[in-house]
Amino acid sequence: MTVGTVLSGTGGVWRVLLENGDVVECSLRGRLKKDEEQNTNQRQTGGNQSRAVARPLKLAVGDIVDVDADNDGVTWSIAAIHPRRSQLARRAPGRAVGERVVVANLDQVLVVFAAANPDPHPRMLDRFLVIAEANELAARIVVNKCDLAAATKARATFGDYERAGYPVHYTSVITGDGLPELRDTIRGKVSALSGPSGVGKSSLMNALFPGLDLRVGAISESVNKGRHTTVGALLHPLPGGGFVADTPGLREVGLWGIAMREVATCFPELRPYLDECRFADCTHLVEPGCAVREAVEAGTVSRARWESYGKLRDELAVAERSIFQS
Ligand SMILES: Nc1nc2c(ncn2[C@@H]2O[C@H](COP(=O)(O)OP(=O)(O)OP(=O)(O)O)[C@@H](O)[C@H]2O)c(=O)[nH]1
Ligand SMILES: [Mg+2]
Ligand SMILES: [Zn+2]
Repeated sequence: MTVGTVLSGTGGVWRVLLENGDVVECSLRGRLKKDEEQNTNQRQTGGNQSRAVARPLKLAVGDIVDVDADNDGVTWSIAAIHPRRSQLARRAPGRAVGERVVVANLDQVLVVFAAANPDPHPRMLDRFLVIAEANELAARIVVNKCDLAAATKARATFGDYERAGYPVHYTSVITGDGLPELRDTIRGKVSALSGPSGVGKSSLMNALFPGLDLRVGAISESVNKGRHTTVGALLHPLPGGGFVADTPGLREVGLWGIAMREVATCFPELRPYLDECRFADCTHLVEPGCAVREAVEAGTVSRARWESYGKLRDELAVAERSIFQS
C-alpha cells in the first residue's frame, strides 16, 4: 500500500503520482466504485443542494489516495480516498442536477487575465471569484501581458479588486515583471489555474517553472473534447513541490449550489454592510435603507462590482426556478 496524488482521469484510468515520484495508471477498486455510485444516486434523488461534503463522492483530480499494485505487479488499483481538505466543485454539464468536483485539496485559485489581447472581462472574473468564495478557497488575480500599452488602463480596472482585498499580480512573461513574487505564492501549494484562452496561462507557468513545458498557443481544452470523459482538470506537479491544475471547465461554470442569499457574502467588500440594512431580507438591489447601496453611492464600494453582484444574483434566481420546476 502506498499513498499518491491523482493527476488526471480519463476513461476510467487514473494517473497517480506516488510518493517515490513514479506515475502509475490505476483503476478504481470494485467496492470503492460501488460506494461511489451509491453516493451519487443518493444525491441525485435527494435533490439536496447542500455544498457540504462529508466524504468524497466521486474520485477527483487532486485526491490523495491509497494505491496497491495488483498481483501481476503491473496494474494498480485505488483502494481508498483520503478525506479532502477543500474542493472546487461545479454544476454538472447540461441539465443534469449534480455537483462535479473539478479539483480536490486546493490551496488557492489563480484567475489569469491579460491587460489586453484578449481584453479583460471583469464580469467573468467576478463569476470565478464567487465560485472560489463559495468553495471557501483563497483567490489570487493575475493580470498578464503588462508589457502592452493597455497595462495602465488594466491597473485602474483591477484596482477595484485590490480594494476588495484580493491579491493582484501584474505580470509580463516578456519583461519578467511580477514573476518572482507570483512564483513565491505558487511554489509548494496546490493551485487551480483559470482564465480565458490566450491570456498566457501556459506561458506564465513555463516561465515560472522551467521544465513544465505546457503547450503555448494551443487550445488547451481540446484534450477534454474527445470521446472519453475526463474529470475536467489536469494536475501538473511543479518542480520543487506543489501542483498547478489546469481547469478549463471553469469557463463554462455554473454557480452550482450557491444559494441566492449567499451571493452577497461571496463579494468580500459587501460583507461589512450586509447586517446594516433596514430589512433583514434585503436583496441590496432596490430596497430603501440598504447599507450596500449607500456604500455604492458613497463610492466606498465599486459600482461595477455591485452591478455584477446583481447580475449573478439574477442568474441564480433563474437557475433556482428551473430546478424547482423540473
Ligand atoms: N505580449 C505578451 N504576450 C504574451 C505574454 N504571455 C503570453 N503571451 C502570448 O499570448 C499567447 C497565448 O499564450 P498561452 O500561454 O498559450 O495562453 P493560455 O492562457 O495558456 O491559452 P489557452 O491554453 O488557450 O487557455 C501566446 O502567443 C503567447 O506568446 C505576455 O506576458 N506578454
Ligand atoms: Mg494554455
Ligand atoms: Zn441591503
